Amino acid sequence: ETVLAIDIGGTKTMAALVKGGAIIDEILVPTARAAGPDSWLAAIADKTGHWRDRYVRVGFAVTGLVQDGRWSALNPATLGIPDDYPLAERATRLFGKPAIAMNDAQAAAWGESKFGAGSGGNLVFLTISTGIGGGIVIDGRPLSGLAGHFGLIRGPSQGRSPLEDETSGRWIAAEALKAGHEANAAEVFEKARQGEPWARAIVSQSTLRAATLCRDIQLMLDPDQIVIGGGIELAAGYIDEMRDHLKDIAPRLAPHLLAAKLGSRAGIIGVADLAGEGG
Ligand code: BMX
Repeated sequence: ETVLAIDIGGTKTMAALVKGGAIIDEILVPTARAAGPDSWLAAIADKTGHWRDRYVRVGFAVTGLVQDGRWSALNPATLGIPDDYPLAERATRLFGKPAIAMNDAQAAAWGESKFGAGSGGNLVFLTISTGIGGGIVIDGRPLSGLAGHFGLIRGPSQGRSPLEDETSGRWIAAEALKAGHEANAAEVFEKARQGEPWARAIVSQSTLRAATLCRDIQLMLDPDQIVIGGGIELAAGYIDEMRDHLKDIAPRLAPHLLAAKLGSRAGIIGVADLAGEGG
């Protein structure tokens, strides 16, 4: 059955019609960050109005914490969501079809595990985007709640700021600005590829922190694979650079890093599959 799947991220919102793990139709709009959830939902309902007769269920994959269909920000710098917003309930009413909601990276972990880079076994998914999201699939089941919120981890030396505030796409753009360059994360990657020293330094810090995170994840969960994705179009070379930072680790401790196969659509495809099962 066809599902309307919606991914609300800190920067972009994607809506798609999905059937059997394949995208039939899709639209992409910027997330109006300051507008708030009522208007995000209204905008999506408006933009997808012409699809109304084509789907039977709705699935949301969103940045932030989702518990029992209620939505909150963990890091309001990634996206400011009011506490305990009743997302599943409002969406069910607005779209007139049964709706489920889950975290974006947890949905993406499921998508990659079933339709993407996964090859059976336990999998961790990591997205380096506006923030840093994560999802865990253990014994063929995606974990929910706080599980996998790796971007919120704080190392003892890190003081008050979460890891994503010193690693993610948002951090990369802010560092570029500090260095006197107005550029988004994708542009910083492009400059790094062209060999600009300031851009290479920023990317290298980001990849070192992401690589260290993967090393820690391996010790915590010992997954068979860690799949890396993210809205910054996973800049060619990002994973290679992570691997480079990990090259001195003893092989038995080394995480097995793989590039995501579904790109920025992993969350959409994952949540559509789970919504299609009836939630
Ligand atoms: C943050 C957190 C996670 C999310 C991750 C990636 C908020 C609002 N979000 O760690 O729930 O999975 O960012 O989100 O607290 P994205 O917007 O970068 O895709």
